[in-house]
Amino acid sequence: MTQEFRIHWYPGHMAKAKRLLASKMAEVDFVIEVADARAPVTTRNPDLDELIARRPRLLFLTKEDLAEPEALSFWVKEYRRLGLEVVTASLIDAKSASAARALLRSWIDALRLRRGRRSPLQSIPGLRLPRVGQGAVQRGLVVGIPNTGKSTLIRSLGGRNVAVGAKAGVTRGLQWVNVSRDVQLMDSPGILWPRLESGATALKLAWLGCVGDGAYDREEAALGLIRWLEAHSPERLCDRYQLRQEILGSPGRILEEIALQRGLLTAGGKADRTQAADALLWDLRRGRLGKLAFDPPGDAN
Ligand SMILES: Nc1nc2c(ncn2[C@@H]2O[C@H](COP(=O)(O)OP(=O)(O)OP(=O)(O)O)[C@@H](O)[C@H]2O)c(=O)[nH]1
Ligand SMILES: [Mg+2]
Repeated sequence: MTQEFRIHWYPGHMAKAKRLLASKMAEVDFVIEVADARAPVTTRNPDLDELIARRPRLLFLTKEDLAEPEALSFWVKEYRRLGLEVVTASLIDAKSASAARALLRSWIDALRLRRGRRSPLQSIPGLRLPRVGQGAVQRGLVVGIPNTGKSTLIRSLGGRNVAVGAKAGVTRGLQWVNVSRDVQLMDSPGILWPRLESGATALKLAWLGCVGDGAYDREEAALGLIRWLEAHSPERLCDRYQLRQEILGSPGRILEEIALQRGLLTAGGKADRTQAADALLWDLRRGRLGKLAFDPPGDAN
């Protein structure tokens, strides 16, 4: 993988959102951290731990439909072993989304009960404590890096007027959304960390559409993806683009072959590598390259 691959993207709205989120933490009862099931390690922001601190947290892994099941199941078990609550779902599949909704609902109900029971002060006659017990509104914060499906999740839970889109940076401000009579969720803009140091991490985030398009070299990202596919799943690359085995090992030629096959030509009639790069990246993001796992079991970095 290209270790030099760099992303320079920490827009002002992210820094601002992070400060605002920190100031909202005292108001929330729980946090739902959203990450991508294809990369359950890479798509978690390490900075969030400090922000979330000791609030009850549930890790929600979206895009299960695009994830390789064995690797995903490894990470779910691993996180549960570490004491984290984890739910996985495909939010574009009604059945899966509804099962996830039920799990979330029971997790929130369990929290409510715990909160209701928590304080011994409650047994003092006449003392009124805020927001405990049945019927109280539970407030949760939905956080994660861009394009992981935070807004889609809120929508699928019943939230309205929530903007969703297949690129990074759709949600810009913080917004409370009623998802049911007694649950409110705050949608938040995807937040990355200021410096994405490792080339491999930055590449995976680019592939999965978690960074703005203008923040990296798309051709470099596509060449990195071709190298990764050559190493992990060459048959899918060959099948999808009808490549001959002999071309494997020459990522630049593969990109040109994709361009020629799709009729993506420059004004001079040559293979347009930039357009081919976009086509490849979008094929990946839409699941046309099959179910993938970018964080191999056991590699927590
Ligand atoms: N295939 C698939 N696509 C999903 C799933 N969940 C969300 N998406 C898609 O992922 C894209 C991003 O969804 P959003 O909900 O806008 O993501 P976000 O985390 O709110 O993104 P920002 O607001 O940019 O931080 C959209 O195109 C969704 O349709 C899923 O489970 N499966
Ligand atoms: Mg959003």
